[in-house]
Amino acid sequence: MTKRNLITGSLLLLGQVAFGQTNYAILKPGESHAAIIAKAATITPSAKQLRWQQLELTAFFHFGMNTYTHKEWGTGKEDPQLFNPDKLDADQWVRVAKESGFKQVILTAKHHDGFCLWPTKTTAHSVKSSPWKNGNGDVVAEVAAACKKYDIGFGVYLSPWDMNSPLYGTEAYNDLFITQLTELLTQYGQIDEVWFDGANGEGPNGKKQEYDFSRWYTHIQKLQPQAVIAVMGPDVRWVGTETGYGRETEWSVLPADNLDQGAVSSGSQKDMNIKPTGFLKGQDIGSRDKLKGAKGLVWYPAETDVSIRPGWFYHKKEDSLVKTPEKLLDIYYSSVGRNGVLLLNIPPDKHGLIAESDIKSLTDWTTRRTKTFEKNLAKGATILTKNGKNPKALLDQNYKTSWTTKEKDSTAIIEFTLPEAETFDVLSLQENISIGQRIEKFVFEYWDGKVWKMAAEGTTVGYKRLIRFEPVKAAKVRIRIEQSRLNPTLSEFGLYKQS
Ligand code: FUL
Repeated sequence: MTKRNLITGSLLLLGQVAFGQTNYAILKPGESHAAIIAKAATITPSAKQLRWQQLELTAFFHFGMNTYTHKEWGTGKEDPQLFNPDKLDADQWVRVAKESGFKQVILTAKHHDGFCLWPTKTTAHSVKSSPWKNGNGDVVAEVAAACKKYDIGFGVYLSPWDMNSPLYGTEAYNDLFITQLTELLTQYGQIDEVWFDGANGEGPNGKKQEYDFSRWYTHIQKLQPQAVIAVMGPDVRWVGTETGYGRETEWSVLPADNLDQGAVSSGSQKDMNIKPTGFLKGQDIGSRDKLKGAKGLVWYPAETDVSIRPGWFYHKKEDSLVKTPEKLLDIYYSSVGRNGVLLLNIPPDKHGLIAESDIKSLTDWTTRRTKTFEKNLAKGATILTKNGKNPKALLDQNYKTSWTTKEKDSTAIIEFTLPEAETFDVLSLQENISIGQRIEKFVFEYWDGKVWKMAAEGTTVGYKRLIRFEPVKAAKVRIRIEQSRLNPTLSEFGLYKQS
């Protein structure tokens, strides 16, 4: 081993995200397709992206003026007097989220209508002008305090589009936005996610705004360096639909043409601080084919946002249309189970409470999820691999340790002999993404006493892949990795029976 390799090697062993790794690569013109694929396999998430990915479940609270006007989008002309929750209990919101397994919540501090849920100095169009607590209330502060109490992450949604601000459409609006960010990022403790929406309509003077995103990113980076910036941001990508269903093939490393060394964050971790252009929609956004001729590569993982109700805001008439526990389970398998983070919206009602109908659905969903995943039926299995290193890691319930093959082996077979025959219908696989996302094709088979039979197959794994299939009873199973970018890794392997 050369000295340089030795240093890189030991740095890689240091922790989940090693110093020296970056979440992007700017490619030289003329790099071969094979070289690009190999590079893509070594791009890793930044520390904040890795933390975010491991949350798996995050919740949205859409609450504000629209809750009182029965609208999804306001106009900015609403009278602040309309905002008057009589039982607002942010503790209940966060408790419901925590009990349902969510690890972080995001509050709509300001939606497109411009009404601010905190007493901002930038406008009178806020809780300060409302009858709630005689104008002395602060919803952001109450949610932030509850998150602290329940020890879960806290994020803010701040709509760039503002239909109320008279400054909207002028350069001064970008300054006002900076002041709003400063208030939110300095008065409420740690902020873990800042969520910028893509909608950009007209303001009160009929003008559209040119958002100064790069200035906003730098500002956030300075005030809350651990916060991921989502959707219209550099760290987290919108999955491309609001249905709750991610892609079956979901790559976190994507091609990007606009990466810029000058936009790399200045902190100890060198992350790309620019929103990569392109992709979002379409079934294939990161395959070998899509990487052909790429100018850059970036770790840009998918967030799957969906509402528990038809709308993002609470409307009484939708009480009977709350998603059922079965639907939520399907969404869970299709978001968290497809290398994404689920961002489920649970909108508080006019009283300022999460409605009973929503709690009922969430509780049942949570009970079933928890029961299904409480016992890994592969536990205690003997593991056989010909070309693999550290197979024990697959069942040690420690995400940081992983199995891998020798550098040149991009295929592998891992065989598990369970202590006794078990019935299962869910496969769970996790790649060690702090080394990169690599697996491109895998098959899961069971031994029926005579031959190997296929129970499931898939393409990408990423941070987590869950696949459901008809129940199978077997004592011997195997994973065949048929294609991978460089040598594959797996952190965890699990078999479960749905309840
Ligand atoms: C959209 C917004 O226009 C919706 O109102 C909602 O906030 C959703 C999460 O993002 O683009």
